[in-house]
Amino acid sequence: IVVVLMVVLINQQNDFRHTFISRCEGFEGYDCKKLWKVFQQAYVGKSACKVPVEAYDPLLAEAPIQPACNRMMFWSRSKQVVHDFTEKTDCFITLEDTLLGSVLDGLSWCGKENSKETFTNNCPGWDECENNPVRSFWKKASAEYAHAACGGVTAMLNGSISPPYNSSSIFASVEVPRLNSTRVNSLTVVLVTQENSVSNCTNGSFEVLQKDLDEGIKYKCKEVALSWLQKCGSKPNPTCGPCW
Ligand code: JS2
Repeated sequence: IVVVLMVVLINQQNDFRHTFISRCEGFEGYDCKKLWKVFQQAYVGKSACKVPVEAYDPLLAEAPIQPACNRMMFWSRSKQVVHDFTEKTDCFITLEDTLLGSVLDGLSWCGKENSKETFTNNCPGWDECENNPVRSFWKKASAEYAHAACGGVTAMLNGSISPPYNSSSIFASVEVPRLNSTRVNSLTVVLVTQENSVSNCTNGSFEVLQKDLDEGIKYKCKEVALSWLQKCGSKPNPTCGPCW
């Protein structure tokens, strides 16, 4: 049984490494094998609840977020909607369209003390402990993404929940505070509404958002029906005129 378990573990690690490298090779100009080694240094051999955000500093230094002025989109409690939209157009990108966001999107990983392995099962959940490898990565990558943001930025939020701007979210706690008015001139909230919507642009949480926002960044909010969003934004759209 031990041998079988070892084989399963080795296959899982190989699958994860293969996924990492093949996704990375979809981006030109990176040494993916080197990036894999730098990535592993953040968590391999460490207890899975003792991987701080800073552990990923070398990784983000190796593959920094490339600014995409006027095209950078944030989101919160709207992952499927935002990616259904951005995959149809070149006019907007999300963190998950960047090299590291794309390579690690949807994956789970961790290490453990006195082991050189990468584990993909039985890793701490998002809320199980603060400094787990997955949570620390997304906090680091999100912080760098917001720091790189420039021009007019957009945030696609969910009108079917209240509050649509939740202070405990990564968007609110990590990204909004890092939008810098010397680089970012506006934030447009696109509040996606459906029949069951419970929030609109007058929701009180948007007062909090405006207070959280660096002075000098112009704020506006647009309510956009999901049905309309699904129609617009399709390629080719040479002008990249927003649908809202
Ligand atoms: C991606 C994952 C995973 O603006 C967005 C993105 O930049 C994201 O990195 O952070 C913001 C969304 O986070 P937030 O506001 O907490 O929204 P949410 O819907 O409550 O949480 C989504 C999870 C964000 C972090 N994250 N991001 N791809 O595979 C992934 N796994 C996790 N946990």
